Amino acid sequence: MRNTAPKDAAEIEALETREWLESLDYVLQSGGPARVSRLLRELSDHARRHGVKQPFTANTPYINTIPASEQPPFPGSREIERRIKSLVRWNALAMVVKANKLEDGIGGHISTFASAATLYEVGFNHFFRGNGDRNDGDVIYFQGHAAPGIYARAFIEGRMPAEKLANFRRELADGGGLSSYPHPWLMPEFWQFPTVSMGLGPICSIYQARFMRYLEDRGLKNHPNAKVWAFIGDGETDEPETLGAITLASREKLDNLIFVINCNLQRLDGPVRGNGQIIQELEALFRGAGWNVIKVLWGSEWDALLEKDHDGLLVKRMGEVVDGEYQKYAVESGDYVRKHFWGAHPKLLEMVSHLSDEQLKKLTLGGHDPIKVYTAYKAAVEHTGQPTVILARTIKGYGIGEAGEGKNITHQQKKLNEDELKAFRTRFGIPIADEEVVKAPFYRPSDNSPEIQYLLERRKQLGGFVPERRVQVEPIKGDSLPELFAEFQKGSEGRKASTTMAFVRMLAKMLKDKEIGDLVVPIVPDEARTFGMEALFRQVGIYSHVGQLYEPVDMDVLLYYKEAKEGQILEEGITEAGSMSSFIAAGSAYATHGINTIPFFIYYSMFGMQRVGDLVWAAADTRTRGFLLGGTAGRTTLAGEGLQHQDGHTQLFSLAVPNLISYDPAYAYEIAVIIEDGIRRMYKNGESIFYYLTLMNENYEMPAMPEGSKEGILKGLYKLRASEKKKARARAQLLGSGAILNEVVAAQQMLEEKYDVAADVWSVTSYQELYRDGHAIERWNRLHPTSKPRVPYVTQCLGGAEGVLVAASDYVKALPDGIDRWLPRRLTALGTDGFGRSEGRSALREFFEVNTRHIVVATLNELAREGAIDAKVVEQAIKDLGINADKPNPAIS
Ligand SMILES: Cc1ncc(C[n+]2csc(CCOP(=O)(O)OP(=O)(O)O)c2C)c(N)n1
Ligand SMILES: [Mg+2]
Repeated sequence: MRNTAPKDAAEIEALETREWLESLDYVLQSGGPARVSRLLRELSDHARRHGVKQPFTANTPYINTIPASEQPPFPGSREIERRIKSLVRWNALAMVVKANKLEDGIGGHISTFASAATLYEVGFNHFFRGNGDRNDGDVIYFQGHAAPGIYARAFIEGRMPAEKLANFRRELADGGGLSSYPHPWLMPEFWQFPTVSMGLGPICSIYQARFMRYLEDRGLKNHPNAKVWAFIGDGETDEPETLGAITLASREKLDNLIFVINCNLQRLDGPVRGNGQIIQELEALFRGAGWNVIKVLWGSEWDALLEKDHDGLLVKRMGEVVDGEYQKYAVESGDYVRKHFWGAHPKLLEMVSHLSDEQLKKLTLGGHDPIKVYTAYKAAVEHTGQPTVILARTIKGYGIGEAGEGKNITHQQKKLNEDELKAFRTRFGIPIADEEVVKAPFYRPSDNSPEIQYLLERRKQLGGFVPERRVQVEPIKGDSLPELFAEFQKGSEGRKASTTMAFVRMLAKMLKDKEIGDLVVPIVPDEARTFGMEALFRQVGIYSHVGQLYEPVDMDVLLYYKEAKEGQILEEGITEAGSMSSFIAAGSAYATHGINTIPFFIYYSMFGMQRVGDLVWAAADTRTRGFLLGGTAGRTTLAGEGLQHQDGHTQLFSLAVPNLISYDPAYAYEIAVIIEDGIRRMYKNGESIFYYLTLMNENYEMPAMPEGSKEGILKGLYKLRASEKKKARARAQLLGSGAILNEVVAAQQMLEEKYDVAADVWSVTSYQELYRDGHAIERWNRLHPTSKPRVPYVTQCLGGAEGVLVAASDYVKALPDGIDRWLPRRLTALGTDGFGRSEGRSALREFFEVNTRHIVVATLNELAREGAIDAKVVEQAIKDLGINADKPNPAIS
């Protein structure tokens, strides 16, 4: 009972608060934290029902998520691990400094790895599982700019010779060198994933983790303990790809996925969020998306200080300082930090009065403290039901001191002067003499030193070295392939079909094949109906880890929307970037998981090379195998859809990807020949190539395959129809591709019937292959001047052909122009340069001047130029055919 009445409202409120807190303490003691959490939720719901508005916050305080009291014991020798880390640090730095001494401007990065060394070393010593002999280790996406540190680690491990390190960024040097960044194309036994184009590593890692689930659910491969780790820069999180797919990871409960975001608060030019807090921003985003978030902000020295923080003043101060200011503390003196950080409140100053300026300056951040990092990794690895993101605070350029630690220039720092090198050497205790330091020599202790013994033992325990790319896969036999594709050589016998329909039929057959059926991975970004693929929904099912928790609305129809745990189709929804990431995961599974999955990614062609071109480049670098199928392609073949949909140039973009083989086929048998050969080359012979085919939706009769055309189809060119006209006033060779091939065939007829010109028709399946072959032969001839010159394939076909040369395709003219130099006469190219229009096919082909009429006029014009006919004949034809000679140029109108 109270003796005195409360004096005012404030006192009543304080009393009330105290009573509530005491009650809560009681519940905590008697019922534990889970009970308190439930109670608070109920209270909150209750208040909300009575109209109490509560501010939403997705953030927790600016402190470590896991308190010191919950830290597990550190299982290793901290001292030896510290020394190993110092050795790695030194060699990573020496590598970059040396390279730039040798060749000014060769580049490289010091400060990224310097800030991330602890994040990697704790992983190497305690977590990253090697591949063993089952290819079932962890899958790790190393941050591209941290590459020097990963090479240095491999050097200390004794599996990377010093000569290679000395040739960092000098790959063409004698004995070979090291690539600047992770590139499986260049170092196929070391790197698994290209990550340096920022954002691609994170999105690929998410789809990789999901693909591993897919392999498990379909019974193709088990990865019981394997984790996918993605190391990411905090600046990198501004790339849309980095965060764009994080809800997939939580929705699919990918607890095999761990993001480690190195929050050094800096990117290349300056702070990531000078006026804010990138860590809090990311925490809110990931929590909101349903991830398990672990913040690792403060090192162990801070524990005692936080323990003294009874009033919460320190936590409050930590949470109010913006990143630009935090960055300043990293470069300023202890005195400055005392004044500006601790000086915010007398009680805070008091809290650190026992520490010298020096000690104050040295208070470590969480990402540099192995205990805190180990604690976070262990919690992440053990967490179930959600993916985990670790937000680790570090200092960019940690340890390089005056040379740039924490400074805005640090990202670009590549050179250290003698004093800076000495300081670094001393700080990390590397036994290199003063007079040697300036040369930045590599240093590795002897094999029987405690450091080497320790780290080798750790890697042995963890299943071998990482990274390591090892291809151990059973090649397919492919015996059933000829029979599988045989039906398409017969032609459609009067029935009309599109190349898309033909392909979908092939896919359905491949899915049923005994040998490859299970390996086929169809991937679609919400476009299956556009391509007439819905029958596959029912045939093989759409993959869903949880199966189908609802009765689909179209259950009563034959081709209902069937989701299933063992479903085979990856229906990704509207994300070409996500689909490409799945394509890469499935197409590189032969190296990552030892399994020959065969991805077919079918999408709207305009949203491929152009939209996700950088992922296509990454797929090439990854040595991904599989088929990209650009559906509803062709600038004039896709009717109605207009400027943003009509694709007349992705075939040009694909030309630039060196190991991508592109085709613009016209007929079902061409596609069948290409796919059959592709499967053989990639999955039987193990070639690191992949394919791009454009498919059209125009229906026409599919002819039977001409005898002996297989080689030509694959090489890019074959004679489709020779002229039967023996006597004519002139001759021509007409080249057609894709759906425009039919316009060319019609032009052949018109030229013969109306203009007495005999024309042969050639199908060009791939200008790119002709171009590459031509250049390869030309190069050989250039370098072997006295040998008998070799002849490009296109010259072998057309070198002796009579008459003028005219080509027409639904793509830009640059493609046919690219083979002009190996032909006996100039090639007139008709193509679809310009912006598309919403129109019907025939109007579009008139507009872009790729229809029969324009092919005829172009041919006559060439004949007139050669003097075979009079120019007046051409003028008359233009009139007769109703062509408006003064219409605007479609290339820019
Ligand atoms: C897509 C892309 N854009 C730009 C770059 C150039 N670049 C390389 S590193 C870097 C800054 C990286 O900052 P952050 O992600 O914070 O990594 P940190 O080095 O700080 O760990 C930039 C802009 C790139 N590699 N990729
Ligand atoms: Mg950064």
